[in-house]
Amino acid sequence: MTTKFPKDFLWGASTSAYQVEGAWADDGKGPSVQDVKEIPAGTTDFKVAADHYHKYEEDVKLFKELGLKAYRFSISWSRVMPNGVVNPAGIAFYKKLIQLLIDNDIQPIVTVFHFDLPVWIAEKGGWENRETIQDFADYCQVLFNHFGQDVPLWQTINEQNVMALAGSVIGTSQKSMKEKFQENHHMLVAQALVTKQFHEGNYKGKIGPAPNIASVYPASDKPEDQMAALYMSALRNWLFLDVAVYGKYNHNAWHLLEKIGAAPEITEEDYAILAAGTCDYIALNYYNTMTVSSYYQKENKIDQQSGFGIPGFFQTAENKNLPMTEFGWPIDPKGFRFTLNEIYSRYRLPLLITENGIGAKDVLTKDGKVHDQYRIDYLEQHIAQMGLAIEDGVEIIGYCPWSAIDLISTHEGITKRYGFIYVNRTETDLLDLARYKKDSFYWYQKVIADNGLGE
Ligand code: BGP
Repeated sequence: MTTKFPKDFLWGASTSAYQVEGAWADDGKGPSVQDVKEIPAGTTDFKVAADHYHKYEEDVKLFKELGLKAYRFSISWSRVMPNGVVNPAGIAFYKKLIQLLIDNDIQPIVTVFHFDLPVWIAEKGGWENRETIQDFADYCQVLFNHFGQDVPLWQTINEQNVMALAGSVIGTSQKSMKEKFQENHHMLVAQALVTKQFHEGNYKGKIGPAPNIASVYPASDKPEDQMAALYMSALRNWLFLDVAVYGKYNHNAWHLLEKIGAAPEITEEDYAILAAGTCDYIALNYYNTMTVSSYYQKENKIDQQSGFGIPGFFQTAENKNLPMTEFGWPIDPKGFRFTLNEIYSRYRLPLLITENGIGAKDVLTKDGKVHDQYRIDYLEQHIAQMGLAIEDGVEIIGYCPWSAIDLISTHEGITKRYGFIYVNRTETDLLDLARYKKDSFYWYQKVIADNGLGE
């Protein structure tokens, strides 16, 4: 156990707009791709979610009681700009939320785009259309104008690598690799453009990307498996961070994209924007590591955590050393320390963990309790390993587990819960949407008060 956390460490928690807010068409909000996507059978849509839009005052009160020093949430593009024009009611909602957080000494940490592309943008081609770069820059400028002085930490795009590599799972894209990596390139340019805009505006805060980063283990000590791991990591991790930090594509990732015919078209102006808009820090989401072998043909399951294979380069392998969550995701706290070290030794920038957590089928008891010891165990092990990474010398500024409060999973409904606070609803019945503090709530409250797990 360790208490090596700096005095001002940001113990936080995380959500995203479409998964928590609900009010999907209230006060002028337009639809996002998440509102119109096909919902897997037996799971809820995102129309009401946790109804945070109407209950944010009650929720922030609970966050305060939990002791949060920071709250990481996303702003809904289609609430702020439902049709390319600013919606004053959308701005007003986030103004109230941000002010309330500040009044409660909770630092707002804002992600500007978390999987919820407005439908009006998707209809004109989405990220495949170069115009979206400027649309995104205009939207971000509106946010910087309104909130630039109040928000100390911004993230541009949540899990851009997951959108590029598993967009069909989370409902953001159904395209070919060539099309996806052209979209991805436009997102990288858009990210650099708004990073540049943010720096030129001299706002007080810092801005960075928020990919899902997972170290990749070779399945064996065979040299070809080492090379497979190198290539998987280049495509899954370093492509995104090399551009964000150095303004340049990773050489291995570029080689792989060329080999599979998915290298994007890049203009001279793009190169200049990428070089001019590099980030101040790295936010990252961590759920588990990945393991790959060299490519041999086999059926590959696609999931945002497990990945897939690329002929000639790598394919996902099972890691028998790791236990699984009840939703089939590996649990690897030591891999968290490894991943943090790997990122820091490559980039030497401060790290902020914006997601980490366990999805589970929590049960509300008759007396209003949720005994989620498995969540406490999961988080405790990850926090202990994060403490060891700090001892290793990695600069970490905060930890925001997923999620502050129960919300709707990307594709597995409300049955897959992550929060410290239980929201009383099911897939099919909204019940009373009442909030209940889980056992993990009281446990995390103490971690925050002790600034760590105690010696
Ligand atoms: C990340 C996303 C989140 C979130 C989380 C858990 O990929 O950034 O939006 O939902 O993973 O995933 P899921 O909801 O699929 O269990």
